[in-house]
Amino acid sequence: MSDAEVLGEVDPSVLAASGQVPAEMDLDPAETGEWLGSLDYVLKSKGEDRVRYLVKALENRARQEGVEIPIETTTPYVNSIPVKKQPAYPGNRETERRIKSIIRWNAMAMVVRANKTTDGHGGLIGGGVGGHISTFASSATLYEVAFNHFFRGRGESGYNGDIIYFQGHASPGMYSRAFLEGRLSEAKLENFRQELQPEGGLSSYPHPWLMPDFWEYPTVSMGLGPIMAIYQARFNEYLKDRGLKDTTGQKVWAFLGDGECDEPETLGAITLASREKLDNLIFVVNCNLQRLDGPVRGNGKIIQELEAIFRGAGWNVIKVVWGSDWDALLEKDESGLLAQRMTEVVDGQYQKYVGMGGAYIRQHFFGKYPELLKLVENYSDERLEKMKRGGHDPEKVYAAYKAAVEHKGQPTVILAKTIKGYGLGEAGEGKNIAHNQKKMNEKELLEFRSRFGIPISDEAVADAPFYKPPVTSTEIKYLKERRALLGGSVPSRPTTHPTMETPTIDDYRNFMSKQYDNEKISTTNGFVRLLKRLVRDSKIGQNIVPIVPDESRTFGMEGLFSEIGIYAHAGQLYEPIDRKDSSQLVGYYKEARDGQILEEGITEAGSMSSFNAAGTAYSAHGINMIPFYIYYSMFGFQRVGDSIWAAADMRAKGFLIGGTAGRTTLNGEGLQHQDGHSHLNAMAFPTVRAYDPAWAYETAVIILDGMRRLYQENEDGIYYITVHNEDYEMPAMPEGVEEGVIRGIYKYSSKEAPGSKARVQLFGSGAILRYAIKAQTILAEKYNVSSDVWSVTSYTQLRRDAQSCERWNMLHPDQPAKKSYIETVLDGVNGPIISASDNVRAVGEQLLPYLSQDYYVLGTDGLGRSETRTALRRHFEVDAASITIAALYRLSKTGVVSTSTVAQAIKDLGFDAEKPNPLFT
Ligand SMILES: Cc1ncc(C[n+]2csc(CCOP(=O)(O)OP(=O)(O)O)c2C)c(N)n1
Ligand SMILES: [Mg+2]
Repeated sequence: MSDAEVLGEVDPSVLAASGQVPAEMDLDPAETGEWLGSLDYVLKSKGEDRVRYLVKALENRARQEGVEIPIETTTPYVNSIPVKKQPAYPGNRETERRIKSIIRWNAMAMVVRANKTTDGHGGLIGGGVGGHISTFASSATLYEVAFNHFFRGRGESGYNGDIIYFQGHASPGMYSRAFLEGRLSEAKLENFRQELQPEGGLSSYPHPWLMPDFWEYPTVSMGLGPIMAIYQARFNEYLKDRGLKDTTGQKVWAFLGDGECDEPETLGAITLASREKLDNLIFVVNCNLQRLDGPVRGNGKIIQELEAIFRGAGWNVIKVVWGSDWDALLEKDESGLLAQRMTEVVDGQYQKYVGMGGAYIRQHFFGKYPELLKLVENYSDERLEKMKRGGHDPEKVYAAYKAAVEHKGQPTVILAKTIKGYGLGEAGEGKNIAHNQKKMNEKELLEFRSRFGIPISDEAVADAPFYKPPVTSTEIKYLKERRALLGGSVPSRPTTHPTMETPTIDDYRNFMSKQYDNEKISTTNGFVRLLKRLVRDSKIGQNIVPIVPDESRTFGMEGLFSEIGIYAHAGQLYEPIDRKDSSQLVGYYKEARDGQILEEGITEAGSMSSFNAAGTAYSAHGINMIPFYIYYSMFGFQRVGDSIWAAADMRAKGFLIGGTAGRTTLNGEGLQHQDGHSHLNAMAFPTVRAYDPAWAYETAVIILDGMRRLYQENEDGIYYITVHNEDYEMPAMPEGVEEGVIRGIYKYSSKEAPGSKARVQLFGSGAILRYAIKAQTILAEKYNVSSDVWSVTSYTQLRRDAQSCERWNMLHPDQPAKKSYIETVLDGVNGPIISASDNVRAVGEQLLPYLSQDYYVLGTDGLGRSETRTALRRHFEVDAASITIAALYRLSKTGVVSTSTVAQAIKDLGFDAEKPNPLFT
């Protein structure tokens, strides 16, 4: 390996792309000097604008003459804000340093204590429960400057604060600060990651579900924080543009890791932020150059890479690379050689410099060029070693934040260079193992204590005790004062929420019965008619937020475009092609500043982020917004399940409408569209109430009752409702079925075969309910079997209820047993029961343990395929013939029907008994 490779240099073309000109390429230094001198003169006499103009004019002339000038997306590897533009630091540096040191100590102690093993004699009882030290160690300054000078608390209204996405693994630092602010007790800190302790504990990461008065936004699944922040910032503008809340001044901050930028979600939506000119949005990327296993870009430079990406996407980019101790050197660096050296060294090499001592840095970093060695000839090795990175220098960080909050017309990203595990010394500073560092030995603790000047004795230090100065101390007074001035502590989440009156089922009874009479429509169409009515409802119309990822026309929603408008901050700058003249008021693609629909384009991840912003508006902004996110059910739980999980964590409320659902109902499309398993996925989400309605009135009842529960009764929950695109006649709602629709089952129809002893129960859901009804007729007319048909709107809700009952009965054996809803409904009803749906069998099979009757489930297990509905339903064995055969078969087991009748039916109904099992074909 050559020396150059060891030192991690990049070739001249890479340097050029970073806005650097390698020194050895200067063929005529005297001429260069003249040009630079002229530039200095113009800058001094005429100012920056004139320099910008001249440089651009030179570039244009060169291009006109055919000189190829590379388009640069990066700038040299130095701070974006030069010293002379740096504002004075407004705080007390010394007090802030003391506060930060104590916060560092307690954050570290929390994790170390949680991981010490018990001595069995009343000593430390940490449970080896993990935790992270190094992430916060690297970002303490980034947070503390913000806490002391920028983060706005909720203020008097309770809803005027900044919205902050804290980097998940930095949570110990946030707890540690809350401890000093007097918001968390020592007992809570002691129970970090042990939430079931009697005094309560602290959740590992930001989880509003677990700490509802503290955390607001879950971030630890990497990539979700950044994308949610973007859509949150846009949603704040939406609220303002629609006149629902003045969100001016509320910034959205997202703190993220440099490794996290590899997640597609992190960078995938950044152009939305620049397109929408979201200057209320600030990303702070903690560039400690490391992720979990090792360097983020050992052979390159993550800061330069991210600069190019964000700049290319139209963001304001502020690099915070070097601390103040480098200022004097850069000032003296007239030839630009130091900046060049900074640019040419790769990240893996920078990581190596950490903890290697000044002599190594002198030899390997400055030693490349004799001029640079000379530059530091008066610097001791010790001084060289201590020269900080920008992200650890409050003055540089303050300058960046101030520039970011004042910047207009663009979102800002701050790329701050730090050291992972900063201050941990031997225990992990800058080491590849830093991420998982959880323990420190006595020597390391002593060093940490001394380095940060924590008043804990040598004897006590081994236990890593928490330290809190008295409330009368300068530190505590200062930190509390700062927060009071900034509007209160963060993070904080309100625990009482606004309620609103929602329309009742009775209000919509007329609508439901009239709308669907004798008309063939799909449940999707039924839903869209309801939505159109709801957006006009005087109680809640304004609060509804329809969200679609480019599928409005698929669902027949385009009528809403011109009626309520598509939200666009810029309004509509063009004449829409489908608007014939200005007299046409309806039926065209209308974008408007106060538009209500969020038409997100093809991004389920983005749409879910909007759902989460709207769904938490009640706690973030004090307004009950009601999101209806309407999408292809196949691209929901399967594709963005993690975002839905985050929605549950953050207590988002709203309606997920899974359109084009059903493995056989979406005919033709094939296996990447035909969803038969989203209900299987949904059942794992505890706050998601999943329904597969068959009739338009069922959908309406579920939604109206859902709105009452969520916004009037203040329950936490998300509704998942699948709707289908098959047109059929929608009956008017029968009397007295509302409770059954909501709880999951009700009897729909009965058919008697006169004089017959044979009776069967048929459960049907969604589009397959009609096949149960068809089978009912066949069974009665051809095989002399009576039956009852039940519409099962939610197996998942029925199971949850039955499971809870069963659990209660088990734990209260001496008390009268409770009956589940399904048991109550089926009281005195004999089996067999045949269940059929357009979902995998496991959805129906949820009831198996809770039924005393014989229970047999049909479903659509297997990958989908292109075919007609009729062919698909036979293939997957959920058509009327399949249900009939299954019913006769189960009856034959009881002896009421003979096996020869089953065989005859298979023949009569043209069913190929030897056809392959759809599960595997
Ligand atoms: C989606 C997802 N994948 C993987 C992880 C596991 N994980 C936790 S932290 C981490 C490394 C983080 O590196 P970086 O983003 O650079 O943050 P740092 O700790 O260096 O500040 C990984 C891979 C996760 N939390 N989420
Ligand atoms: Mg990192």
